[in-house]
Amino acid sequence: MQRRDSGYLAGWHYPDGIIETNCNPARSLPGARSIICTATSYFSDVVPHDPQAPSLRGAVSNYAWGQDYHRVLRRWLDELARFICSEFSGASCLPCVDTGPLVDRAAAVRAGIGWFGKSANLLTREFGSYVFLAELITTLELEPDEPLHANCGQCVECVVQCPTGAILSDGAVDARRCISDLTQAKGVIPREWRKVIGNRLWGCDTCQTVCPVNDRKAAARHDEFAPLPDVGTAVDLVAVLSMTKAQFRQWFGPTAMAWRGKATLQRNAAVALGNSQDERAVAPLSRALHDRKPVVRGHAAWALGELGGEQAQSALRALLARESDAWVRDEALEALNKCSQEGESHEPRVQ
Ligand code: B12
Ligand code: SF4
Ligand code: SF4
Repeated sequence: MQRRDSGYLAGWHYPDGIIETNCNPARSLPGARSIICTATSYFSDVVPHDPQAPSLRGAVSNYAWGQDYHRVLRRWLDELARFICSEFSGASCLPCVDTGPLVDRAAAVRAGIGWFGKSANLLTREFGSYVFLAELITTLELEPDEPLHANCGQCVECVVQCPTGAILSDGAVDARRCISDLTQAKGVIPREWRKVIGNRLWGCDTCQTVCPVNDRKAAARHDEFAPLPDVGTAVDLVAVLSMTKAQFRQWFGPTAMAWRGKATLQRNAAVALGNSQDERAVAPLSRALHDRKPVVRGHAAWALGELGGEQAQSALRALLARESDAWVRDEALEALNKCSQEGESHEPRVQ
């Protein structure tokens, strides 16, 4: 409740009733006696795309490269639940994966799976932080494990290197400025954070890539979480910006990136292209000014302001001549101002 009331949970709504339920497993499964906590490694030793490099490709977080973990883990937990119910008559089980009625990290810490890193991520000795957490609440009475006696020591690498300063000194994250949230939340990305997003299309791994506990960890042995051919570690941003519904479903449908819809990814692609410093992005962004969704048009306008140049300015002027959405108009005006402040000398870099 404290976290919610501080505003740090951004748009993640936790009414009192939900918080009570998430802290009391028996509310979700009457007669609950134990929680079986699981951590599944998804780390890949494929080299990730540099999220700050000027690029026409957009970095995807390691957790989203492969098949949607909600579906994969749910399948595995269902199997485990069936096994338990067949072995112990009368037992009942409730699988929880991410969106379920538990605070995954709190449960995992109590079960001794790992410790709260200063980045708020749960760190395991065996696999570092690149683990998905999921639970099975059950009516079986099981012997509890002990919490681990481990911590981050003097290290503050993630706190110092978080691009937006989102990691607070008390071990919590201010989701309002966390790039992971900024790329997942619907709607307008506040202007102040757009540049620092770099070329990230979805999520952010910086607090994990800089973490020494993650060094030299072996890659996950689950093929399900290996980069999918249509997505991979970095996506063609121009293709995302102009994708059809069918392409969206084909490319992103099997991943954990689809849940916020096509326009959210296209918005992110526009922002990343604005940070590309590449004039080849101007033409696709100008076409995106005709997108049906204001959220895509407005972020494309911002991106053109970042790239500047004569072609970008004339596309923005043409947008202003036809646009009726007040927010999009405001973005276009800001972008034109930016172009004129930068002057004629500002020309995007050709790569
Ligand atoms: C909402 C949410 C987010 C939000 C907010 C996260 C946040 N840190 O506040 C956003 C979108 C920003 C986010 C980002 C990410 N998320 Co997320 N997220 C969730 C979700 C759905 C709910 C978490 C939540 O709000 N719980 C309520 C708050 C109160 O609890 P909490 O965030 O777990 O915080 C705990 C700690 O911060 C700790 N704590 C709080 N104060 C203090 C103080 C001290 C001193 C200490 C030691 C601890 C401590 O206690 C809290 C309660 O246990 C969970 C799934 C779930 N059902 O739990 C996944 C989950 C936490 N996310 C996960 C992942 C993978 C990520 C990302 C790595 C994804 C990415 N690459 O972009 C980033 C990591 C960002 C980060 N550094 O935390 C995994 C974490 C795995 C792990 N090893 O920890 C989870 C568990 C999903 C899963 N099922 O695997 N996430
Ligand atoms: S995910 Fe990125 S922005 Fe969020 S806390 Fe970690 S490093 Fe900071
Ligand atoms: S980078 Fe350092 S402080 Fe941050 S989670 Fe990893 S070990 Fe802990």
